[in-house]
Amino acid sequence: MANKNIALITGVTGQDGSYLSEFLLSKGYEVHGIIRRSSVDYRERIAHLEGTPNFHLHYADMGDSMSLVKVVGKVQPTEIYNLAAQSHVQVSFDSPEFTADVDATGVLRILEAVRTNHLEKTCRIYQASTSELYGKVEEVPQNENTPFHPYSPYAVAKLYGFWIIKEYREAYNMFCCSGILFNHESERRGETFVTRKITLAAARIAQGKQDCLYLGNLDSLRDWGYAKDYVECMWLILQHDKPEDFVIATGVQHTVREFATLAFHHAGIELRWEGEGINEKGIDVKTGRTVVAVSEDFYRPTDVVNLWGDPTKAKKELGWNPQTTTFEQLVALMVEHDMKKVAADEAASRVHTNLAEYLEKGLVK
Ligand code: NAP
Ligand code: G4F
Repeated sequence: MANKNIALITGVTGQDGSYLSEFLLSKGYEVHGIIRRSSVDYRERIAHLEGTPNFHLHYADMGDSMSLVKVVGKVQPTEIYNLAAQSHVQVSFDSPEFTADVDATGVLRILEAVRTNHLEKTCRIYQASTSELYGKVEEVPQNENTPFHPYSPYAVAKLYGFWIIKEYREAYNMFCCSGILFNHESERRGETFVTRKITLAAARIAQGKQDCLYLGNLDSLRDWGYAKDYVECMWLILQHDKPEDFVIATGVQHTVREFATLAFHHAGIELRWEGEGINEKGIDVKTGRTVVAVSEDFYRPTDVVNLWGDPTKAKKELGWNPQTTTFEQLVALMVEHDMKKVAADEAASRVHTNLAEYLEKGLVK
């Protein structure tokens, strides 16, 4: 069919993949996602979409060229959103080779899958690039002309992805672009990224389920936006009249400490900070108890400490509003979600305990 919009999303089970799927379905797209086989169910972010007529899933893996060639050939996408990645910076120090295979060579595999299927004139490609490319930053704030200085195995792998996208654009005239996205968070954020780790812990501590939250570098500065707002930008980048790269950020930065202070406030706990470095503590003003402490376990061999994006180009050329959701609103919505989640998990575990009790007493066969 001539004008049908068909999107293929790699990383569909992730935070961004789930929001992007919802966004594209609402625009009338046929949406296809690639998933990996796993021994446990990890599809909770897209469970509500499964069974939707325009939503389809296919098994493939970023490390397996043949599977990518086959799925691209079968789906015949008009747009590919390459979001799949080993996306945790700390983990990239533990698994640098896997990270390079998925986050660097994986991008090349997608580009070659498009060429192998002769779709280079009809299929536009979005690459999930990152502010981590600025790494040991050479200027603040960072824009599309700021030099890159990657500062982790993750960032080095993503730098390859950025340059191979640019190379295929220039060598083969393909419509492929990178969105250089700064940190974006949500109630669907993975639980080991600092924001979600904080909002979940604040909720648990407020409800008496956890005593203390251990964090690493509290001084680290990030430009945090809302993931739901950022997926719109991925789409806008592919609707632009020419293939270009864009910085996507809010233009506002905060420390990890500020995020924690606000998150605990929304959970009903006012924090007072005492001490410095490894000895710094966040104390509950009301009870005098230490509820946040620093642990060296969460320090990185090299840490990116000053990310601050300048979204002027995206504002002007894509008409995107970087302040749709403010930092304050973001923290509030994440804590509100996690307060309910912790309460619901507690209720569920009570039901579970009761069931176990009944089973033990032979009341349920
Ligand atoms: P995420 O929640 O960690 O999701 C990553 C996705 O990649 C998951 O669906 C994961 O599948 C998939 N994946 C990993 N390895 C794969 C493989 N070998 N084959 C197929 N799929 C694989 O990440 P996110 O926060 O949504 O981020 C989306 C993309 O944007 C990533 O490329 C990330 O590096 C980049 N990015 C994120 C941010 C941010 O702040 N969130 C900022 C800049 C750039 P499983 O569910 O099977 O693990
Ligand atoms: O939440 P983070 O782990 O995110 P990070 O490293 O900025 O990476 C995320 O954003 C990138 C965009 O800039 C993406 F490309 C990437 O895929 C990912 O989504 O850490 C944020 C900061 C770091 O400086 C870290 O050292 O928070 C600091 N931090 C302090 N304590 C901590 C902790 N980070 C984590 N994960 N856990 C801690 O306990």
